[in-house]
Amino acid sequence: MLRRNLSALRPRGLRPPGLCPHDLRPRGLHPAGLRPAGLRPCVLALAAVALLALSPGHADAHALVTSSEPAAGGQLERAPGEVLVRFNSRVDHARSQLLLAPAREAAGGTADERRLDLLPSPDTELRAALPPLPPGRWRLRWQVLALDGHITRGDILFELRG
Ligand SMILES: [Cu+2]
Repeated sequence: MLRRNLSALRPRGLRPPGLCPHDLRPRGLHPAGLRPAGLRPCVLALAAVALLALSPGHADAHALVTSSEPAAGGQLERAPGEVLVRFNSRVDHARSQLLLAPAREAAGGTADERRLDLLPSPDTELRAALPPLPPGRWRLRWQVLALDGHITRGDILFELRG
């Protein structure tokens, strides 16, 4: 049930660079799509080894954002005191981070990106206090390590009106 909903949860137009190999695997290679009936055992064994190599930690879900505050694309009249990002699975707080930077039309530069100090939160969330922010467009970047060992990341853009 969880796995079926994953594609619906992914922000439109955003493909996290650390995308889980689950999603990169061609449909025919997925274990559920294998039809072993006509194959010889040695071929099956090779295929199984290849599948294992391609999909470490396959049993668990990698982490994707289910909601956030501010919401992606949100327009706020006042600067929020903190940010909150909720995930569909547990994340390792010690190996996860939230980074804030002014949003620019041209992507790439990270010089003015600052890492936010995480506040205590349930292990399916990341929460951080925000410094005072001037009006403008901001990019909150999340990068998390899920329990299945896969790193995912993405951006949440929001705007502060002055
Ligand atoms: Cu994964």
